[in-house]
Amino acid sequence: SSLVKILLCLVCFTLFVYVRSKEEEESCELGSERSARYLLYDVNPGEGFNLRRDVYLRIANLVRKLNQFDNWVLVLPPWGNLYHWRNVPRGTYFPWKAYFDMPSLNKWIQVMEFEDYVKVHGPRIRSAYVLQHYDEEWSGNWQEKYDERPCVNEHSFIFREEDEIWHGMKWGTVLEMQQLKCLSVQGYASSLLPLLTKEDDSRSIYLRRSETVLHDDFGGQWYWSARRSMRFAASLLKEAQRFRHEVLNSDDTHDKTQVKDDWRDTKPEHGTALGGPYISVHLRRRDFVHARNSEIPSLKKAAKQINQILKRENLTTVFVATDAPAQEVEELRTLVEGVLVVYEPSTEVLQRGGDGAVAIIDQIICSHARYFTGTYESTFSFRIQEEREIMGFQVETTFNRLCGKNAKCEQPAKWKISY
Ligand code: GFB
Repeated sequence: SSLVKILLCLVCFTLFVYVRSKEEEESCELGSERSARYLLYDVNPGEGFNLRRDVYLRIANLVRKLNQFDNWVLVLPPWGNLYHWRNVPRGTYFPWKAYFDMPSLNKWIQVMEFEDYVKVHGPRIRSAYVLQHYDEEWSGNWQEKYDERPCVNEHSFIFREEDEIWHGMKWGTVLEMQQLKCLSVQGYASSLLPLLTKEDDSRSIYLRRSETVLHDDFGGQWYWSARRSMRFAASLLKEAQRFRHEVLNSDDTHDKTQVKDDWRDTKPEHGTALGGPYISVHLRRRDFVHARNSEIPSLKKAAKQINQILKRENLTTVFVATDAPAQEVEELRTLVEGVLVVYEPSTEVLQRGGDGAVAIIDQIICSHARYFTGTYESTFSFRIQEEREIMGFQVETTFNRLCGKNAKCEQPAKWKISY
């Protein structure tokens, strides 16, 4: 009977070793399945800084959904050649870390800078899709769909016969793509899930003109999580903090605007934040004066509204964030019945992040004010409103706009934060 026991033990042991090795084999296969896949994207060249930030949220949440199928990393398009940027020479690009806190972004989805992608993989991409709207006649019936179609717009990539590669200049680099197709899309970012998950031999996919797809969850929890993960770079926060302290007598303790180190732990109630002893205004000028003529106030009308708010809030200082030329700011200064403050960047700030850095510093200062009013339909103003929602200001102090000459002056929709 002891021989039977030994034999039984031997059989058990062999079975155990066999099962373990099978498990290991399977987990290895799983491991390789989980090795990273990369999504690259970009936005219509004519779009500004703050619409681009909005498109990031759409694509970040697409990556979030893709991660249910595979291990996706979002490759971040560097910032440069923006239409409104006057202090950044063409061909200069800033990485995301110049503006945003990378560890915070990485707490929502995995992200990497384009320059780091190139270091590891070269400027090579497996498949590119140029997104576009349908060119066909509108059937009157909206449905989520996408289809391969002839390209509607120029995309500047050229097919090289010798090696059968698409190539072209992007972000200061010559990109090489094995495959390029134009895709007419009507739908949300996640409408592309079947396309992206189907091609599992494509380790890298590039979506050009990503603003073509809509948010999956505009104003919902996913929207806000991705948005909350977009914390600003520490150097910009520090510069804004210095300015608030030295010029506006404002700091987080007195203003009740402290946030937790981790954005996931920051969930203040509305009305918790008080804000510094100043009102803030985002006064969008330049192209907006012509493009939205009846909704943009003259400087005189803007000053009149600023004076009313100062009086009502019982304050004497107004911080103005604006793209206006200097002489317009000086004209406004003569019309305001109080102290008008603007942020003037040092050459060091400009060198470190150009117009994007100044825009963010202006936004941080605006978002910490006791009361904010912005410009009709400006995404620059919308991003300030979101910052204030994240810090827990009373909604009445946030969702306001300056009125133009139109008699009807609808105030902005209150897109309140949701967790
Ligand atoms: O940010 P943004 O998309 O806002 O574009 P809109 C405006 C750009 O102008 C910013 C500068 O990136 C800044 O460079 N800018 C505007 C400002 N206001 C300020 C400010 O107060 N301070 C600083 N420092 N810079 C949209 C564009 O602009 O307007 C679209 O995104 C299009 O491409 C549309 O042109 C008509 O939403 O205001």
